Amino acid sequence: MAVFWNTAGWVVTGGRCEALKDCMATFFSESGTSAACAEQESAEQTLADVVRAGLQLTPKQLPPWLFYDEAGSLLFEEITRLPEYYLTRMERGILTASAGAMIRAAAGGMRIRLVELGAGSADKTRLLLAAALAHQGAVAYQPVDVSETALTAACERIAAELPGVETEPILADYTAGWGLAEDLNAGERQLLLWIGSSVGNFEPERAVELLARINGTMRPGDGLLLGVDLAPAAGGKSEAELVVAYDDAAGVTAAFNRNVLVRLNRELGAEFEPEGFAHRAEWNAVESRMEMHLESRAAQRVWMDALEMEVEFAAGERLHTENSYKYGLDGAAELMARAGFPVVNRWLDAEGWFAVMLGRKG
Ligand code: AVI
Repeated sequence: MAVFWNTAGWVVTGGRCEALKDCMATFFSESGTSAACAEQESAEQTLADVVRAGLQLTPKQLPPWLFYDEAGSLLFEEITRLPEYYLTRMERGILTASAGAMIRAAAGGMRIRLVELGAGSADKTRLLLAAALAHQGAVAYQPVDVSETALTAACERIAAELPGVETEPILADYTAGWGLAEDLNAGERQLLLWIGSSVGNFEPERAVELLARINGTMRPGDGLLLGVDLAPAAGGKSEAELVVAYDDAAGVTAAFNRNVLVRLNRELGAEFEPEGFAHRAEWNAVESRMEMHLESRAAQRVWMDALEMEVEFAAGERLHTENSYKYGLDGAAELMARAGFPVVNRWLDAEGWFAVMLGRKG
């Protein structure tokens, strides 16, 4: 794994090719995974390779990380403020009520440092950082993210609002071989944060694999704090309440979904007409996941310049763009235990829609 310092002095880990391969494997179904990965054994992997592989699958699929260009990241921030998108609000409520208890439980009387996977704006994280400051006076925080813009904004805000936090941003793709630093002070525990229901965008087996790999770089007593969106079967929300969270009245999620086509137009010289595709958000009860698709409104052919390839869509044909798995409390605990973090505590909102779970490496 490449580890070096870039001009901003930040740690950069994980090669682009490795990252792309892992991201494809993250999303695609088993048959799709082998097809996609076989397709990607060559050293030179590019966005074009990922898109070409995905559009040749049946049904057509693209990995969800493609959503997050600059426009897509802004649209996602907008989604988190929508009345229908309860996830962010619920998790923030849980953290507001219980961040102190979470930090104390994770620290177990020792000092603690925080490492966050896919930190983004680190908005809700500030609640945990404030609790850590109250617990021990000063705290080290490593946000890990692929977006330099997001890391810069998060670090500036934390520096202004929580001066006792020592921030060490890590510009890396945590799905691509990244692990925790080993130069820890004795008497200090690490708490790995994976909040925001990000685990839901990974195939369950892949989530276990990823967490187990990071677990291997941690020490006994270190913890994982996982934000989990609970499945309707867990008793809180109805399926209808879940579906509108991914198909809001203002159409922001639809724009977020279509933005992937806008991105392919810009970066690969594709000629998609985004409005020629309907946004579809559906609950798949068998797989316990929300799915997002783009459904072609008519038979159409789309030229992609960088791929020198024409893609054909039948009327009503779908392009699968995202899975968002929802777990029961037992299912989430099982996932964490399999990754080496048996659950020691959990916090839920009053209605049982969302859970924040603490696991500890034994
Ligand atoms: C980032 N991730 C947890 C979001 C989710 O709910 O799966 C992405 C998202 N997709 C549609 N709306 C939000």
